[in-house]
Amino acid sequence: MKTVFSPVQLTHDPKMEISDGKLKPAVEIPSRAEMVRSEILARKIGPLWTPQDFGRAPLERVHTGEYLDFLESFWSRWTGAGRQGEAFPFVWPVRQLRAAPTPSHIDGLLGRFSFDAGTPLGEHTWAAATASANSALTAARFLREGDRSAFALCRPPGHHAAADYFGGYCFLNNAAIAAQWLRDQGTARVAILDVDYHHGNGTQAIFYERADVMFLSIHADPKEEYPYFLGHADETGEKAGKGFTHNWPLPPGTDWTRYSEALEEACRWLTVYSPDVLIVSLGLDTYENDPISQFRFVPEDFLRLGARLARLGKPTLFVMEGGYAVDALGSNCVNVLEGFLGG
Ligand code: OKS
Ligand code: ZN
Repeated sequence: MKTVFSPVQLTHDPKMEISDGKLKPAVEIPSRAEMVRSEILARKIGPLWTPQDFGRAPLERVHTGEYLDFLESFWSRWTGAGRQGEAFPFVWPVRQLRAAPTPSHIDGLLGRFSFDAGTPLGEHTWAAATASANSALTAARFLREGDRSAFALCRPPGHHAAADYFGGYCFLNNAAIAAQWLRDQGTARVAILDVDYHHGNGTQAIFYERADVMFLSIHADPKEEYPYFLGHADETGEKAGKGFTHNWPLPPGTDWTRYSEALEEACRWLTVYSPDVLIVSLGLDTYENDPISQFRFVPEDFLRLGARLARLGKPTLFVMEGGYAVDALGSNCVNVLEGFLGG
């Protein structure tokens, strides 16, 4: 299995985040990717590739032009306004406020194009986020060219980012961009299975009214956990997409025994839908020692997860999402890939 990763992805290097109502050290840090990369090489999962630059067109198929312009021009606007260091949004166009017309002040723009204060933007965020998306696109290209599986070592992650807002450490929705690119290349049906601990609200929102990209997510109950405002069991898609989104919110403390019941239900949907490509939004934050999460996967459970996904028998693109127990992140991630290859 080929892995795709660019060192440019390491240049987004946030120092702090607002989390649990406090300013805290950032957890979505470059060493996450370095740990995974070194474990990929140590356990000989396959060759490491650097991504091809796909340009702006595949990003525009998922994100709005004004959102991409905002991300791309952010640093020059921010420093041009006399600001220094990484930036946090702090005011949002919630109920009864107007998202349009788009503000001109940088603080208004930050709020217009985000949904939380936990996701700092810095000088290199755009470069790193586009490199991360290009890793997903390059890995998708390997599937188009006949590979049975590929791993996009994406970081920054993507599944919380929607068409026109960032949040949850995500700026560009790597899995959605890869899914849409595959559709545009002629892949008829794509399914995205999101196994990150957190609900993939951005991916769900992007495909909510579509039947050509199924979205399935197993995650911590949003009544108890971030992102709080999406990911309930009654969200099943709308219009043409009715019945093509399914969510399994699970309680804090969920272990493999309980998790695998939801996974079997998700696998039944996948068998019925029979996608031409399966994209796995691969969060490793279901791990029992994850510092911000409350599920109880042990390392062997990641092997089991990979083996179960292999049994679906579909061309599979793994796109990395969350996971913050940095010392164990590489081995847990590679366990999924090894479980898949051996399964
Ligand atoms: C944590 C608040 C922010 C959580 C962001 C979740 C990022 C993630 N107290 N998404 O999958 O891992
Ligand atoms: Zn997560």
